[in-house]
Amino acid sequence: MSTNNKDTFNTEGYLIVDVLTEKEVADFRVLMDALISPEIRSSDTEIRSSSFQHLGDEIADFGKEARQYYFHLLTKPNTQPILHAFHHPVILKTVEELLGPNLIINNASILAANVGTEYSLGWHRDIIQIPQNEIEDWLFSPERFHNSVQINLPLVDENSLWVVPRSHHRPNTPGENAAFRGSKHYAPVGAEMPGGIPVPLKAGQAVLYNNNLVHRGFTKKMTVPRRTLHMGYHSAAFPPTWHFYLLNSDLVTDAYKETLSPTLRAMMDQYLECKRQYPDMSQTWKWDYNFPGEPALG
Ligand SMILES: O=C(O)CCC(=O)C(=O)O
Repeated sequence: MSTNNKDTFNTEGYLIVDVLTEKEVADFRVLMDALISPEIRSSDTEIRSSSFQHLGDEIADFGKEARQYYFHLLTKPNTQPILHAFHHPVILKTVEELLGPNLIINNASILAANVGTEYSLGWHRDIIQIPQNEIEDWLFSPERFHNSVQINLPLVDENSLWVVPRSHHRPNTPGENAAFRGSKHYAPVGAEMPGGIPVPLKAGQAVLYNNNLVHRGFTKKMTVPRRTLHMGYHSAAFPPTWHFYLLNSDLVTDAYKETLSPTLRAMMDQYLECKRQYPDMSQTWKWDYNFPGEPALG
């Protein structure tokens, strides 16, 4: 029986696709090395948690500490040469199959770490923006359309993303709640999650995942450097989720847009329009926003 991308993504919560050719991987490695020098090595060996990675790091700080770094590229100067990776035709076509038309990028980042890094980001769903007392089980119901796709596209073979397949469309099981130890955001670093599996990827292969999937970042000790393009999209045909607000629209100025390719510039214009329509992130996890006109559960 053959299944299409959308069925696989909706059932499993993630999907693996071949995106870059060998030549494209090599070309993007050159651009990546120009941004993040492969020569930088830290003498520091203290193991650090990566729990606050979403705040983002400065590229100039890469390698100062023995940990994984998370660089947000959109609105950052001097990152334009690699930005076309974030609107690669295979990526856009696949995300359109999953979400719908008129894609807008809201996250274009790099996950990077040197050989020897011990990386452990606790198990979580990407709901850190939602106060814990406002996280309702219906957010994970299959009836709710999650207008966001997150992607890891490594330029070097990697084995850092772990997932609990099919967990995006249901609340936590009792075993998962035990692993989360009372938190609705992150499980403690090192906690084992029932059903968690690694997602090994070849350079140039992407994993596309529903942000509501229970997932973590973990590599016991990196034997190759991590150089992964990390990105997020939503469809402008539907109201955005809380992930949309990761990008600071105040920094998307006319002068900044002038530095972008026509595709990204158009996406940034759509981003600003979408922000005008949906200015308030805190509405995005409310029942009426997700199920307008439908009686509330319970
Ligand atoms: O691939 C990784 O390191 C995990 C990324 C992750 O958990 C996230 O961005 O939410």
